[in-house]
Amino acid sequence: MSQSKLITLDEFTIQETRKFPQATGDLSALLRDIGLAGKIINKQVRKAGLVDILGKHGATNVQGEEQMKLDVYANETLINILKNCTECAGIASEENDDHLPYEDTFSYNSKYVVLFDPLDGSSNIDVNASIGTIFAIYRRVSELGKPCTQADFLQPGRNLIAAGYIIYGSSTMMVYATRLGVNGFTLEPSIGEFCLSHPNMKCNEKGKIYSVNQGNWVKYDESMRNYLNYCMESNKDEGRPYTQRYIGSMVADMHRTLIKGGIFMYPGDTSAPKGKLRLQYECNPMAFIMEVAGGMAVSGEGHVLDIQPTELHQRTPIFIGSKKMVEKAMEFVQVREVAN
Ligand code: P6P
Repeated sequence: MSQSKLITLDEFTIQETRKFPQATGDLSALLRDIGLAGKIINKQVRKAGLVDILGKHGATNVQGEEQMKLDVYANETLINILKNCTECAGIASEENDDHLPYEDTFSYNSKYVVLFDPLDGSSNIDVNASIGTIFAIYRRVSELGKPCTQADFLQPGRNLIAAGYIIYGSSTMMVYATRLGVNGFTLEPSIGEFCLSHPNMKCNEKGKIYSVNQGNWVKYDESMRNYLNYCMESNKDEGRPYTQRYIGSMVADMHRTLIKGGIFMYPGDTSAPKGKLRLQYECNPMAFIMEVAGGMAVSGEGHVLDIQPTELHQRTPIFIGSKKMVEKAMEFVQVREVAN
């Protein structure tokens, strides 16, 4: 891309702000701060094999998962960057039991809160597969001038102001959505800036890729198995079987789905009726991005974005991607009666 056409994340977010004379620029500044955190995390991810930052951190997180050192580093980087900016009142993270209000007068008057999975797919770190950071930005509902509260972090996805991810893959990209659209920025290492590379991203209404951990077959109910058989047979709609792709890193599987079309699924099963993925910092951000891009995201009982959260780390089944493919899946999949 020639120098004259280079648009950095900073320039783009400032241009977006100028479209709204009444805008304060706080959201744009917050997105830039998240981009900065992504660049700092990227630096460590890129050299993970060379320095003592691989391998288990020893501690376990609220999910009971062994924390990789990079998990901890990414979490602390995001917490510190967002604490030092002026737009964020507090955070919630996959790695923290509870939400974390920032205890200073600046933050008491900040109007946004951020939820994130600091390093999604961390089990792939040691095998050098793509991993990512997922974030969700809400306008707080609690009273300004005081610490943010749990209610700020238990809002449905419909309330999202912005959401996105940073994927540490063959290149490092930041993709985020506001209601204006979805835009992708690729990190240009020579200048250390995210540069607009994928403007106005859209998800194809149809696709030919299905993405699920088929190793869970024995735990799926008949309706889910029937849908997977449909995907594997020369189904009448496509005249050929779908292609199967599964990286095991949600950010990577979702990035492919956004760019190439397809459906990504993590359904409920007999051992995990609500599936594995977390609503507030994995499914809702991805559902918001996908819906803005023209795709669809459902839980099997309705739209993911319509779920009213009751717990910070609650899970939800998810079927997300090309609209026609998600609708077809819902013709097969019956919602599991979830034991209370
Ligand atoms: P499974 C990674 O651990 C993760 O949280 C998501 O990024 C990914 O989509 C999913 O779990 C993979 O889970 O059970 O297929 O290994």
